[in-house]
Amino acid sequence: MVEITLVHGDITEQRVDAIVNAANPSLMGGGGVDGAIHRRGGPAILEECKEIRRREEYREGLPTGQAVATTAGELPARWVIHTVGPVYSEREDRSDLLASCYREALRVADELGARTVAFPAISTGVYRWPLESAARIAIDTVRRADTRVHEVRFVLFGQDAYDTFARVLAETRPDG
Ligand code: AR6
Repeated sequence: MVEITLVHGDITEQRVDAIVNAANPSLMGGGGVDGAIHRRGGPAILEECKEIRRREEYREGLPTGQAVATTAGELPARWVIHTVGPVYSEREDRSDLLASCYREALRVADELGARTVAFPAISTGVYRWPLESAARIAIDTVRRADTRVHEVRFVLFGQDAYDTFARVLAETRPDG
């Protein structure tokens, strides 16, 4: 079973095999955690993203819910796994797409042989997903994942995000 840990901090500082980026379909960078990863990781990450975009299947961009890996450049991690979360919608339930981000990122981690993986709270910033719902989907999906990853570390940037993940984790622990 995957061990789930929580950290209050910056994902770019994590010494893990892979960190996950909450990217957008262009893979060309952006704000939030995406901006921080490209800034701190240096240009090698963007170069590999451009190569990925040249592949036929990603000509139109990385579809929401899917994941791809690049080098982590100058970051302490070995790889960055880029995934695209759904933009939150009140009219449409996009939970399956958010769950897919976690599942697909772990599938790519298994392909790489990564054993420790750090995730941000995907979609909870620019994409406006409510924290509590995002935490439930993230934790539930990781718990159910069939993966060889040993540790999934959620790296929460704000106090609010950390407190919410901690509460949901405690409430939903399988052993009570
Ligand atoms: N480490 C960990 N978490 C962080 C960091 C960091 N350094 N910086 C921000 N967060 P967001 P999204 C948190 O907006 O909602 C980008 O422009 C942040 O507080 O980064 O999936 C992309 O290019 C929030 O809780 O990602 C896309 O266009 C969480 O990370 C779009 O934003 C996710 O916030 C994706 O939006």
